[in-house]
Amino acid sequence: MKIIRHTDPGYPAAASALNRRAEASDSVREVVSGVIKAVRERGDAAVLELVEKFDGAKLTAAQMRVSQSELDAAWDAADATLKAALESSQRNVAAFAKRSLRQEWSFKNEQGATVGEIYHPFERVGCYVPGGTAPLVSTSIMTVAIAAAAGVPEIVVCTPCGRDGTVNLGLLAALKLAGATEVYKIGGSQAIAALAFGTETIRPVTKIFGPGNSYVVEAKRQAFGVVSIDLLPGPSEVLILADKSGNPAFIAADILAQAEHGKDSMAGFLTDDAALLDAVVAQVAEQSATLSRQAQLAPVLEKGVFLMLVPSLEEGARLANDFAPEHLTLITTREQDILPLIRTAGAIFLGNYSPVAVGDFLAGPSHTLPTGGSGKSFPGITADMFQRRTSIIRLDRESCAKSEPVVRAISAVEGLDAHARSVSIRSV
Ligand code: HSO
Ligand code: ZN
Repeated sequence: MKIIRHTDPGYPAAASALNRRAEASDSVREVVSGVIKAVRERGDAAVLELVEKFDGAKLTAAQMRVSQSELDAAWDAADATLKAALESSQRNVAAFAKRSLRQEWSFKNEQGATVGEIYHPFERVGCYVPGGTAPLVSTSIMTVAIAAAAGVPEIVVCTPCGRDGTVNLGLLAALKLAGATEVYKIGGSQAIAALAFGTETIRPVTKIFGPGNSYVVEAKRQAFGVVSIDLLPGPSEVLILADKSGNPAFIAADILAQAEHGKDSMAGFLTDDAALLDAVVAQVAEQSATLSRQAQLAPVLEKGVFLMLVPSLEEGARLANDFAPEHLTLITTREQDILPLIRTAGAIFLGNYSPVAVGDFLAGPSHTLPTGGSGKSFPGITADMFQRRTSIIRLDRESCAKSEPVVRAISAVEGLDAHARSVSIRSV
């Protein structure tokens, strides 16, 4: 853990280092462009080779797809407690999603034309659900269930399989409940390439959602334009900003919950209270010893956790905006002053009793949120990202005539007389 106090000589440099931007390394870019080229040129054959190379699983094209009966069996095999938990999460997420869907609207402009917007769900979307050291069952709900709530008819999921070619049964159960219509056992940038460009087995989608490792994120970036994407969500992170009202045991528990995501995860703690900083350090040491995922925790505790004593919460809020954390936890008696200052967090958790893990698993908003500083440019997944928006314009004779002088004036400057005539011809 790095501990920095505003009285330390290294503080200004440490504070400005928090100002980050999400960028891929050259080596990741190169690997991913090779993968995309291979999948575009050789389809299924390339995907199968890459699955063998990166995930160690030898599959045939027919084995890539998880059948409907396997999905049904996974749901049936889930125990009652897991089923009830997934259903509770799914209900919260669907209810939240319904509220953020856009409704069509229209109004009359200055000339009396009726203008408005209509929305339709995308026909076919792809959702990537990462594998890695933990089967992220909740990510199925936090992507697929939102697509389903938005009315998307075809929801295609790619998720990596283990060396034995299987996918965690709890994950398949969650995908079934959430409403996945096609599931493929492929992961990594080859999955994104297959979703974007299609193969003999996988028909292409028009928009790709979901988190992933740096290769998945880069593949989404490179596929952008052919498909649209949600955002660029990578390794999980939290920044906690607290005054002396923060509970050190709770704060340490949230830091460790983040750190157990392992590789490249980050957790930061900013406070204006020196005693709280010391108490959190002690709590992290005490609690971490009792947790199971030591292999994931150790490298993050060493490199990815930082604690800073800041001169004020206002300065903490400024640093938080520079860092643009995926999750920001704010614990202060001055919430009405500090909350309005936070502008770049993916999600904000308020008070001592709002653990990030509840947002991860069931609160309602998607846990798929911008990471790596990309919160400056992107929000997290919302239901309206699954809707295509089209504008509607209707004029009658009168509003057309009233529009004519404006068209004439602008056409004259643009030198486009056919534009002008197409309106004047209707206005006599
Ligand atoms: N914290 C992750 C989500 C997650 N946590 C899934 C546990 N499972 C990204 O927000
Ligand atoms: Zn998490």
